[in-house]
Amino acid sequence: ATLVVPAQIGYAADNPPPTERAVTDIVPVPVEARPEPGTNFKLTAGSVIRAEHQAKDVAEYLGALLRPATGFPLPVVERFDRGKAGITLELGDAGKRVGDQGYQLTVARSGITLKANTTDGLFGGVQSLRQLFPAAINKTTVQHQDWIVSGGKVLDYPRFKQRGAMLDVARHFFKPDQVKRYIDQIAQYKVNTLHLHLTDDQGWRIEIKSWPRLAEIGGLTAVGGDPGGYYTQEQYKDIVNYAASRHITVIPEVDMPGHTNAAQASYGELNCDGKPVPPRTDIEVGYSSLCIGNPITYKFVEDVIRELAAMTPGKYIHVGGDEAHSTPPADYKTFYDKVTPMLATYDKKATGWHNIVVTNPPTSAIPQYWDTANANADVAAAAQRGNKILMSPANKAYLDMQYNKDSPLGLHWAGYVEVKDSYSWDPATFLQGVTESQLAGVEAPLWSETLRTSADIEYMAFPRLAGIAEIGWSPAATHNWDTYRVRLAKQGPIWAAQGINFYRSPQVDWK
Ligand code: TNX
Repeated sequence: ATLVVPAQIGYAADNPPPTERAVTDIVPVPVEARPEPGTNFKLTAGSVIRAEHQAKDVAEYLGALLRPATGFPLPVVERFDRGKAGITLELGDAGKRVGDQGYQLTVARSGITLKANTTDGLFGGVQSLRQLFPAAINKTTVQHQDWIVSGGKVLDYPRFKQRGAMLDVARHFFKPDQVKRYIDQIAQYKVNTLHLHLTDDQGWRIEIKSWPRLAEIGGLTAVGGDPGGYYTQEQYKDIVNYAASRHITVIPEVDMPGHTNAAQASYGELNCDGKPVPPRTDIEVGYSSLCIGNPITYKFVEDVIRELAAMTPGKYIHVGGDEAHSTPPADYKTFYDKVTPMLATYDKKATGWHNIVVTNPPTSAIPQYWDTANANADVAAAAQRGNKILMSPANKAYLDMQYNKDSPLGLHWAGYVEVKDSYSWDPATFLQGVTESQLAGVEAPLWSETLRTSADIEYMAFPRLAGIAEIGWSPAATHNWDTYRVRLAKQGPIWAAQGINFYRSPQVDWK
């Protein structure tokens, strides 16, 4: 008899083609990742994405990521539609360990299974999964190549609940599409909050209907005389919804009682002498203050908080509080004693720069540590009282610090922050007397005094944002620069395919 050898489809199981990345290369590095040689999955024109009803949005998001470069239809079908090979999203029984943000991912020859207890978990798992494809998956036109996904198993969940990024849209204005672009970029690294610094001395960027001149006049200016701008409430809500579709909660900041020149230039009544101040477009800090003794100040603040709260599905509003050098300490306390309780009135909680701890805010408030010192008695005392601290030490987490003295963008008041510097710290030991369980998480702020374009944002955020995101997500025990820099290098082709203008630090051997 003749032995019929079936035609080889794909590749032999004992000789899988090499893939660009393995499950152990994912950034942020997973809690557990086990590559399984020989179990790579090949996505084909016939592949489907299976999902039950509640997982459909994540499934469609995944489909939209994979369709442009593959050119495959990748229809989203019912979870129990067993006909074709593909990617299955399962919601509900991923096990206790992964909690409400984690996931389990299995890539086998026969198909890919992603399980999570929540859609947040599925979304995070999708971010891991997309890194297992060739980098060309990120291109926006059809690429003619094989789409092999690295085989193996991942079990993953975050170290900290909150992993954030901040964008300063006040010093320079960024249009809604630019903010959305950044949202898509940060979502890849499982960042789940976007803090928008909406107001500062140089510009007011959010329409407040009860005080229209804030946006109309305060929105006109920007650092260096560059064009200003503001978000209408419709545009702002659209940004918030877009972020939500990327499982990111927006935290709006109105900086006060300092950093308020744009507001004080828009309304004379916000100044103690009743006269509007001239607009400012320089980058000095600490010269402006709301008029603490004037009742209209609190009418203004409450109107702003009320309108913002109505556009904020998240629990937190950021009430600023930094560098109030022109507000005497007693006035600073008087101010927050009146303002912090307003948040509860509108069913929100306060977050603010760590300076607010001296006002003894309720324990629901989250102070954001931005200084470079490794000790701060007032912040440690707040942590003792029960306030959870958000860590953004400027010499580690500030994405606007220059990488080195030749960096074309950025400032250096907190030092030069190379990729290794920004990765080399532990939020749980950075600040004396503030330990792991007292932290809300980490945030990477990006101030925009020197930034004008999306390319500028990207140059400062990448690669450092990926490192801060990993510090926030991955177990402390995985922290290791030598292994991180190798994984980071493999993100380079992904960013290149996405058109991200990243800084090719000489500390990393980019692929
Ligand atoms: C300090 S740190 C500021 C901002 C600047 C930033 C520039 C902090 C809470 N405030 O006003 O934009 O430095 O790096």
